[in-house]
Amino acid sequence: MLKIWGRTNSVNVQKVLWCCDELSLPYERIDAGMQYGRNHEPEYLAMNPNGKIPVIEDGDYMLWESNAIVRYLAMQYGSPANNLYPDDPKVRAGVDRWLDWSLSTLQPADRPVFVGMIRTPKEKRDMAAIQAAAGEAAKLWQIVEAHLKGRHYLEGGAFSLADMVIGAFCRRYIELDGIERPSLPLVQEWYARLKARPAFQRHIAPTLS
Ligand SMILES: N[C@@H](CCC(=O)N[C@@H](CS)C(=O)NCC(=O)O)C(=O)O
Repeated sequence: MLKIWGRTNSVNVQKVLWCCDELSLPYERIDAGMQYGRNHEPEYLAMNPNGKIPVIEDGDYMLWESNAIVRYLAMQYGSPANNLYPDDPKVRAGVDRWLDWSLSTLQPADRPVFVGMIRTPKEKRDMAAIQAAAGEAAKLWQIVEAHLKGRHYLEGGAFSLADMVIGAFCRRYIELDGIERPSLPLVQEWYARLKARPAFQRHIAPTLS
């Protein structure tokens, strides 16, 4: 059975769990990272020399980097019924651009807001710095807002890996109490579509920690 290493409150692990659920793929998950440790032990570093989560083991095949993992799972276990990573080169490249953008652009902007509001005790929060970071994140969500005009999903007219990966980050921004956000009606409508999915409710909706 597929093995997934990583704690469930990591956005990068959550994407992988969401993907498995969409594919109806059974898996065994082992806690690793932060309070669970393990990710700096030699056996773990042999699987991922970066010492980061998630890692998957599929038989004797091992893979790290969450976006590479969800692409692999969709290619290896996907079907025309779920079509998370469409074959058409233009649609696939469109999906890839959101996955790349999430790593290069969205995650670095999201991180100070998430860490500031969720992983920093209230009395130690620098609210001015957090709100400034939220302002930078807002500029990125306005890009998503503009892209969603006339679209129900990010690419190809149907739910794909792009919605999953960007949606996992959206949960951490759009539902965060205590920060100012611009009005993002199309993002909110798209997010409501994602929220209706049982796999979202299982893996992405739980309380942030
Ligand atoms: N680009 C990597 C990032 C991996 C990463 O930074 N994972 C974080 C959790 S989101 C981690 O391992 N943190 C250390 C820890 O949990 O101990 C990916 O997408 O898989």
